[in-house]
Amino acid sequence: MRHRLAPDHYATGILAGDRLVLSQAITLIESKRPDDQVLAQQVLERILPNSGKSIRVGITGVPGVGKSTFIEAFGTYLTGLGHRLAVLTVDPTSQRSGGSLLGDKTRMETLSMNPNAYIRPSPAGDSLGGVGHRTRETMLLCEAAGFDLILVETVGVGQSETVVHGMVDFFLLLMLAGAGDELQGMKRGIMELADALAITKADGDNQQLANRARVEYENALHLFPPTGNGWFPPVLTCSALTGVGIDALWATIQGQQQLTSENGHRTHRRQEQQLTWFRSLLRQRLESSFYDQPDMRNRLAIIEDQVRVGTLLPVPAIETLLSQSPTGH
Ligand SMILES: Nc1nc2c(ncn2[C@@H]2O[C@H](COP(=O)(O)OP(=O)(O)O)[C@@H](O)[C@H]2O)c(=O)[nH]1
Ligand SMILES: [Mg+2]
Repeated sequence: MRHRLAPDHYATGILAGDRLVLSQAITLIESKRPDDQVLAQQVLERILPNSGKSIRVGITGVPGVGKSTFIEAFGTYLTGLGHRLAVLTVDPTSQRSGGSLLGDKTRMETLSMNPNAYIRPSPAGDSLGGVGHRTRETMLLCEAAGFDLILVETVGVGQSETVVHGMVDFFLLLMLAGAGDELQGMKRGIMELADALAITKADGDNQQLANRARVEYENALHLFPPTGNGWFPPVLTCSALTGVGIDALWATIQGQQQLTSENGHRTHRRQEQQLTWFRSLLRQRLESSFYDQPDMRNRLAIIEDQVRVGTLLPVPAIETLLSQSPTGH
């Protein structure tokens, strides 16, 4: 038997900042059991009025760029300023890489010991759509638990940057100096999503290289179309090792938040994100309610055979599938 609380108990615990209850509620959100999902929604409904009050920051960059190390330094700096910080990860690849890539600092040892920080990795090997959806709900719980800053870390591969960009107020792209765009797998599209670029590891011998990279990326960004919200994404350098540039990055985030709060784009961005979230869930639900119909696999196989050999065209094939009753006549 699994131990479950009543929805009010979860909600009360979360609002009181009880980390154990918070973790249990996140486990509910991550659960695939239908009864857990119902309970999770009941908890979310109760905490919703107390959510939304954080600054949500997404952090991306290729494996090895220094995301985890940066979050350790940045998070420690922010808790030092009196902030309470939740770190969530969106990483559909974590199962494959096993966190062993390029000396990956997945554990965040310092931050995980910090009473004002809460670290929650996403379940490994989950589908991207699922992870993104659960991370959004988890974010709401963390906000209700009193975390005023949410950092969402994602690996710069595949679609995960787009998913994370769609749930944050500020999207930070970390870059390596002298690695070359191709090596970093950096698609132009991701740079266009960024609210700031930061060249990492700007320490020791790497400092000059980092400064040169900063100028190059600044020039590259000048050629991009304007963001439309009055904000011009800057390029900074930082080092998680020496702490240089960490405070400037925080000032940048605050500056962007102030500007977009004043000109209304912060609210607009969140509203659009909520709508996009709803639409993508609706699409998923419609799709599964179609494919999960009884005998759909067989019916689809028969129709697809006819389409393949050309005896049935796609449009009438679809009409047939949609008009047939699930029991099939
Ligand atoms: N010199 C230097 N090395 C760093 C810095 N940040 C990270 N690293 C190193 O880069 C490697 C990858 O860092 P990690 O945070 O795991 O990268 P992630 O894969 O993006 O999360 C580790 O060996 C870190 O010690 C930095 O600011 N300066
Ligand atoms: Mg990492």
